[in-house]
Amino acid sequence: MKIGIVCYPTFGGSGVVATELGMALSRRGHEIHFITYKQPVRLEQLSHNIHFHEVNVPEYPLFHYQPYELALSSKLVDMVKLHKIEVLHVHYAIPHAYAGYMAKKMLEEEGIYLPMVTTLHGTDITLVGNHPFYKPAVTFSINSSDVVTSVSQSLKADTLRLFNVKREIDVVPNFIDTTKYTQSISNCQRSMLAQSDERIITHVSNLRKVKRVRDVIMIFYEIQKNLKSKLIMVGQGPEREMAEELVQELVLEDKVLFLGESHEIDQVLSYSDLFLLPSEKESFGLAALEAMVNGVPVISTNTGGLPEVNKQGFSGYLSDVGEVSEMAANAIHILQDDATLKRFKENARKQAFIFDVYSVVPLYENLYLKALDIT
Ligand code: GMT
Repeated sequence: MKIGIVCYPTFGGSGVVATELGMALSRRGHEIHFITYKQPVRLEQLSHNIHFHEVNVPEYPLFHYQPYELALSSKLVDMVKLHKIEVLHVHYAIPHAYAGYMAKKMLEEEGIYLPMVTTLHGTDITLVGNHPFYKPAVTFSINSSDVVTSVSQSLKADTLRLFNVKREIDVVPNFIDTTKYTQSISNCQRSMLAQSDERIITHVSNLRKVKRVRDVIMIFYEIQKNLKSKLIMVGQGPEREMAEELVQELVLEDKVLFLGESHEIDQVLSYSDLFLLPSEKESFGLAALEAMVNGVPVISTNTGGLPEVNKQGFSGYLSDVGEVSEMAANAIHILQDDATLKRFKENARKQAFIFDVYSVVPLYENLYLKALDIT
């Protein structure tokens, strides 16, 4: 199939899922066209059946807000006609499903039918899309999609609760290519981050409010009182300054490392002993899955789709949002002795295999076929 993928070209979340999906589909013989404003971060190689088409928005002084949706829908029309794209898969409803619908309508005028699959990722439903200023447009674009998917059962339930959705929603979880992770840890590289007798605890996110970065630091504060340990903070975002100030206040500067955005997340994870994800909301928690496939147990909240990913007492522990003391106690339990840690590490890796790319990507292929049948 010739598949157009629209996504955010970001370091994490929906952008990563869309990019990994496109690359997996190309390996299965499909022709993939990424259409977005910048080359997706994880799209390392443009092979013969992967193409990237940049959406440019010309600046004009009249516009306080540059009309990205307009430029995206025009680009979609052009690319569909030029490359004979058969199906469009948009990731993150805002504004991609809306722009995709406009492209569909423009193409219909020319007798071209373009089925559209919309994947809901989380904040497009639970935080942003739900705002009254966006809700009518988001509801409309979900209902105008030919196929709608959500990344967890929990997000499906949220969508049905918050929006008047008339479409069936298929749950297709986030996935991971388990063959990419060999777990070969070089002690020499690990020693750049921590001493051999220190546990390494990691948090990876876009450091937004929803990630409860303060809780990450406070959980670590409790852990380091009991165990020799280091905290590695990976990612960039609005809460970083607050987190750095808190680290200073708690006199943890020697124990906490802020790496910013990194292309070496898997390497950092492969040295890590524990992953912290105390989010307020998390429709799936791809970062937790990436940790688990690297054999890193997860201390998370039990919000949203996290209980579908992290298994209580097996791959880690889950607590109510804000339960910092409980999360710290569970972390200490996992880290306290080598045998317990080894067991949790093995379990985390086993749990990640449930979400292997080879079982999940065919689900999307079937949905593309379903979408092609509908139109
Ligand atoms: O985590 C974020 O804030 C980024 C966001 C996104 O859309 O890029 O992530 C959402 O989509 C991911 C991929 O499906 C999910 O794994 C995350 O759980 C989800 N984030 C939230 O629900 C907060």
